[in-house]
Amino acid sequence: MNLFQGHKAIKIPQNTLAWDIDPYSKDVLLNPEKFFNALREKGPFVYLSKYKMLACGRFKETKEVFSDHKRFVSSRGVGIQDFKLEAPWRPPSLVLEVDPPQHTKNRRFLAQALSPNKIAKLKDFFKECADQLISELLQKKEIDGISDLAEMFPTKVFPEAVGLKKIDKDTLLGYGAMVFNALGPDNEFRNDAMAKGLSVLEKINKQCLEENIDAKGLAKEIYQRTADSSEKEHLAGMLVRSLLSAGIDTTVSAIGNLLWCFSENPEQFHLVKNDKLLVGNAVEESLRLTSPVKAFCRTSTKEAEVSGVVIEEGTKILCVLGSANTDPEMWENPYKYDVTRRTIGHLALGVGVHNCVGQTLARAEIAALTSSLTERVQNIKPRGKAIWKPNNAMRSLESLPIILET
Ligand code: OVV
Repeated sequence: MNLFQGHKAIKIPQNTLAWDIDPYSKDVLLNPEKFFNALREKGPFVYLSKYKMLACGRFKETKEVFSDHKRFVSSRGVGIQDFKLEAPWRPPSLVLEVDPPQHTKNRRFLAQALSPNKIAKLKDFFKECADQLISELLQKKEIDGISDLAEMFPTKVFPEAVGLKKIDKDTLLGYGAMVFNALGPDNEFRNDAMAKGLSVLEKINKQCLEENIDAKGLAKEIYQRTADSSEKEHLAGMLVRSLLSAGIDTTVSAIGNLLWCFSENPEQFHLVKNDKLLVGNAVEESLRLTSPVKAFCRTSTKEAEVSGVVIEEGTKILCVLGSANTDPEMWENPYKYDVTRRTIGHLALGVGVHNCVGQTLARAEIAALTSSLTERVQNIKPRGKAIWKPNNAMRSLESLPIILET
């Protein structure tokens, strides 16, 4: 079989256009909107000539492929490498990179530890931390929305909530960069993230051990709940690793992107300031518009047909969630940040059995911060250019110079 970048090099399906764009090039990663528009215009699927795989970006097909875990599996990896054909860089995640029925069993432990009633108990803690951080930043006024705010909040509250006090911010952010960049091809972004890797990996793996986990906190609960399992140490440790993989970069990006939405759309920030009931929807709308997890792949396990396109077995499909979330067929004026929009159905947290298991926690963190901002800040003004950060799977900012006015 012909392998390319760790997956089967497929042939162009009938009725499908070949496109020689590189979705992992710096240009596209930094300016995804033009890519999204062209991707949707070219049909339900395009053939990426450079990678010999498919991509989809219309809402309909992206949702169909993403939610059909039988035909389009995750166990062969959600990046462009096929785990059936090539060994992954780390032992596969026991939730992200497995299929039912194992997935169902493993995910339940996380779902219980992260259930809405558990998260409800953390709300006051999140709000206190948010109030404190915003008060401190108001002393400075001129801040970087990313390094001073977006990176600070989850790296403080998440380890505490989970019960991992000893872990530092740079290790968490460094690991997140590895996990997400590893989903792309062998390019500079993947290599740069991996180059910083070994010491980060050691620290992360150590953190997942029971002896390094607080008696209180969600991680402890995962150890307790898996106690009857025959492979408790491995299972619990790997599930805690999933929290560390998926819990930091995602929320850091979501918060940075939300600040960008507010700073670019002051009238929308004022709508939320004047009506606290809009906080939740302002968060959802920023998730829809900026889709922090821009794309994940699926792999077809057998020949499948979607919207008249026959997809051969072993096909990697890049499902571009950010494009589905800005499909004009689904969303009116899709690139407008509108806090009053009906946002239900966006795919930023996935759809189907793999939808984000930490979403209640993520939303609680971001909502706490948004509440503090709307209570204490009059205006969020840009004081320089927002700089995006290239990443093979995430859409996030490197820097966002802003002024917080009181
Ligand atoms: C990147 C990512 C998302 C979700 C889960 C995981 C990783 C994991 O390692 O389980």
